[in-house]
Amino acid sequence: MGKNIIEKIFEAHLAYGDLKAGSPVGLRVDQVYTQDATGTMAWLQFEAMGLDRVKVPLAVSYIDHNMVQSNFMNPDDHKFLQSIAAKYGAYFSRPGNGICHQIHLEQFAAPGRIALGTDSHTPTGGGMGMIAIGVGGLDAATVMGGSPFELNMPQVIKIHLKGKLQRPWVTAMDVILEILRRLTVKGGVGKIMEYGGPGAGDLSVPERATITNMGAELGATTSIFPSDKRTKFYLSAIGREADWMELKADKGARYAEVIDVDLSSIEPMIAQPHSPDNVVTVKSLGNTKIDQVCIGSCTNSSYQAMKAVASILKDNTVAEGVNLLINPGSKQVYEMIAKEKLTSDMIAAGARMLEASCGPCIGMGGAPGSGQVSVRSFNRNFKGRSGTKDASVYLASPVSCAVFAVKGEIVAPRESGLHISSFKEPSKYLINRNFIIPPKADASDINVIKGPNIKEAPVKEPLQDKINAEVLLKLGDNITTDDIMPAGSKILPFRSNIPAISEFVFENIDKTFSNRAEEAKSKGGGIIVGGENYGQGSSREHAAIAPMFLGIQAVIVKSFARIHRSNLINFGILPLQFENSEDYDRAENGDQLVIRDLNATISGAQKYIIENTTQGYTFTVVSTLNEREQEIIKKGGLLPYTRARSGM
Ligand code: MIC
Ligand code: SF4
Repeated sequence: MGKNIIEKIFEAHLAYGDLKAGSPVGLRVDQVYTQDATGTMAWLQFEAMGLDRVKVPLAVSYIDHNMVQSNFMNPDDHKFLQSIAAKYGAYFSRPGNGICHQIHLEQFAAPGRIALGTDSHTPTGGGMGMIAIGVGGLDAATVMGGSPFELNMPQVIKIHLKGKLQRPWVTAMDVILEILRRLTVKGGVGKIMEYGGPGAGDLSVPERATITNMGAELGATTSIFPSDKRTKFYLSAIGREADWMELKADKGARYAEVIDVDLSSIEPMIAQPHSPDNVVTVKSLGNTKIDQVCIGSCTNSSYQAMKAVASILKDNTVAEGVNLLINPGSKQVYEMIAKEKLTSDMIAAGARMLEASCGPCIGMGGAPGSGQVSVRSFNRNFKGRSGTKDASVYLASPVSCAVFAVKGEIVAPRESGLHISSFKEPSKYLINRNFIIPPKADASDINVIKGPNIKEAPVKEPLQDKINAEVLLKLGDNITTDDIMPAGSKILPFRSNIPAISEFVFENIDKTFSNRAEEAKSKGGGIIVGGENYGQGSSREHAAIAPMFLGIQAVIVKSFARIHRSNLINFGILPLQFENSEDYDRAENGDQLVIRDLNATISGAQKYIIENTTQGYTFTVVSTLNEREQEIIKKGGLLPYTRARSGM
């Protein structure tokens, strides 16, 4: 029987399990990378395992999120991450080197390998024909400690591409926006998107990476392209041809579903506030006045993207009343566009050039003004994520963004009257690895340096047999981890300090939450109730650790997003699902819920009878924990579970 690409890579890395959709599989991982905002916790947890060196072939610690340095906290984290990478055998990418996913694609991603990253946009590497999966920090730490990575085998969906993009006005960003329009932010949950078909050959690796990157917004476990001659061309252009191998699906390979996408018929697309799947054609939206444009992020900050933007800006001026901010994705990209004097075209047009980092994408500067309209080439436009609650944020391709910046409004790019040069993929990129520090062979004299804001990760006590806790917050569908644990320049610096960051849990939804949770803690703790796709978005485990620190015992929802569900389990919070959605409707804030016989139920049928003692009725919820997850919950989380197993 023919195999698809996922089966081929998974089989070559299988530690245990079989590749039946839904059943647990353990995979041996080739590469693990962290970024600073999730990395400090991941590395503290790795340190707590007491090993002397990482046990994966390649580990990299990147600095890209916490770059504002408004006080000692960010630079202390950078120092900590540099020293701990040196101590335990990881590469270290210095601040200024750029966004982890862009650099990883340039420097380390390779076809046929498996990489984990402590960031939800790790699937960027799928553009290179690699399985690249976003995970929480503790999952990454355990894998760096030598364990296989376990996940429930996703369904494999084929996205069959045909035709060619109508370049240069239509880009890879428009493809993924169109797919989001069709499938929505829940459409990929429990699935891997495998791209193929004759249209795949029309796309370069950086274009493919834009599509797999933003596949995260579908909720997909990851997305991947074949490795073919376009892959070989890119690898050779970045001086890594030796990393190439061919990778394609066999004839007769099977898929759970096949989705056809005709590249030729794709138009410039735009996501409207406040969700990446709220997509329409730019044309249909036309002539909306804007105040800000931001170009960059791990989705659209490649050399190709920057070159297209510069060609539109050349000899033009950013419209009056518009601010244009540009973050090139990596030092390599920045250096190349500077050498070619493209940055001077950007600056001459009035662009505000920012450093190679996440920047405004995560609210680290560049917030729009109150009630303003911002269009961004980024991947997420959740309410408040930009740092301004009442801003209207749209998402569009870098080409469309540059057009809007000059025109001062959203206009159909092709009808804007502006010029854009066509792009030829370079056969040679500038290669300069001077900002990547390789692991040290002898780490015996290296001390890990911890600033005063860096605090050990708290650990939960083992599961009690009974939960008697209050519903502290009832929420709707598609709650994001930005809703649960906001980011931005005020809160991100506390990522290494759980007690401090816990004060901001649900800050944008309910300012009183953390106080109420603290109060409930001594009386049995709290429960959160949510709708579909709870915890979509980022991989930040702070959206689980901080609620755990505040005494949250269980989260009861209609359905979970993958990474957040794993993070809840990793920190000992019970992830439960309503059996009947009417019971979601009945639940109210302040209800006291009692769940008994937890230990037996978890290892048994996983159907829990809950008594709502406030309203006086009972209802049933379920969990879908596999055996390992059951044990993790019973021990109080992945760290105590790992310690118990290794006899530490
Ligand atoms: C994001 O885009 O939301 C982030 C910031 O990159 C997160 C990681 C984090 O919260 O640190 C992600 O996507 O996983
Ligand atoms: Fe950084 Fe934004 Fe990409 Fe997250 S989505 S890694 S914040 S650029």
